[in-house]
Amino acid sequence: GPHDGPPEVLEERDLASVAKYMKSPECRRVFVMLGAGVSTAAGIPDFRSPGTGLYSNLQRLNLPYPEAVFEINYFRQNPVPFYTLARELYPGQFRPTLTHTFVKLLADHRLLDTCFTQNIDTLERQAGVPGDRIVEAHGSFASQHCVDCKASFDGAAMKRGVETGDIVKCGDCGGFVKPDIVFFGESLPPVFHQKVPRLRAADLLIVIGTSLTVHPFASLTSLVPAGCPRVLINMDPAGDFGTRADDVTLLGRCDAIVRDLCRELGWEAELDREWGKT
Ligand code: CNA
Repeated sequence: GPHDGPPEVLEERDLASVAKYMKSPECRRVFVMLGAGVSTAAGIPDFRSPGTGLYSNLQRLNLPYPEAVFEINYFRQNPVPFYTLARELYPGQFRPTLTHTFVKLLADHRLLDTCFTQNIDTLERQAGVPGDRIVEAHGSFASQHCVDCKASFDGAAMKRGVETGDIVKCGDCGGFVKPDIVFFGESLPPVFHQKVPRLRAADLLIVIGTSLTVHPFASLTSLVPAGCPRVLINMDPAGDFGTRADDVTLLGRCDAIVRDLCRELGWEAELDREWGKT
């Protein structure tokens, strides 16, 4: 249930106390978890926001149910809906948001241990977050394989296929080629499993723009130690935030909240300067 007692590590459960803690020597290893909500301001729809989310706009793809677009068995029968969606999400058409740039500032200030992201838009990289600090837990469009014989394919052919809607087929076995986006029922990439144990040494967890409904990703929030403050920045409440003494929930648009946080940290000018370079 909700935690009623006073915070134990933070002074208060508010933004100013989070900033003060971030400036203290106790806060050395910061972990970030991101979801589709950090990219909506870039013009990429999320899944579940009513009206604008991809799930409410998938009717035109004639799917039996929305999640089918990310199911490997459905893809084997009918890859067209996924290719249609991929065309809309394909990297290169979008600019990072202030929130992506905030993650870069965490790295610049040597606070960022790892940024776990569910997003497949690669905007973390585009914002300048170092590649070795990012875990793309649900894969990305950076590589692609045949779903049947697992042969690897050239990126240019994939890009052309997505752009034209011509489904790319494996020259060897005829199977459909799919970007290495993790579908429901597929395992997460090895780097995810390699980095997860690091959460046990977290000093701060910041979760931004996610409904925390997709597992195992969502369960990472429970792996940080009891004395690690957890901050949720989201339009809506999510997960079990509010059940620990040092949980802070900041509801609203993430770019606005991140700006307020950067102001408290003395990073606002840097935030605008770095974002201007993206
Ligand atoms: P989701 O379930 O759609 O949830 C998004 C959350 O973000 C919701 O709780 C919203 O209220 C919140 N939100 C939306 N806009 C903002 C905003 N401006 N500021 C703050 N909060 C906001 O998406 P999840 O990421 O939780 O679901 C996991 C899926 C979504 C992953 O497998 C992703 O691959 C997948 N996805 C990724 C992208 C992308 O790469 N940009 C786009 C759409 C879906």
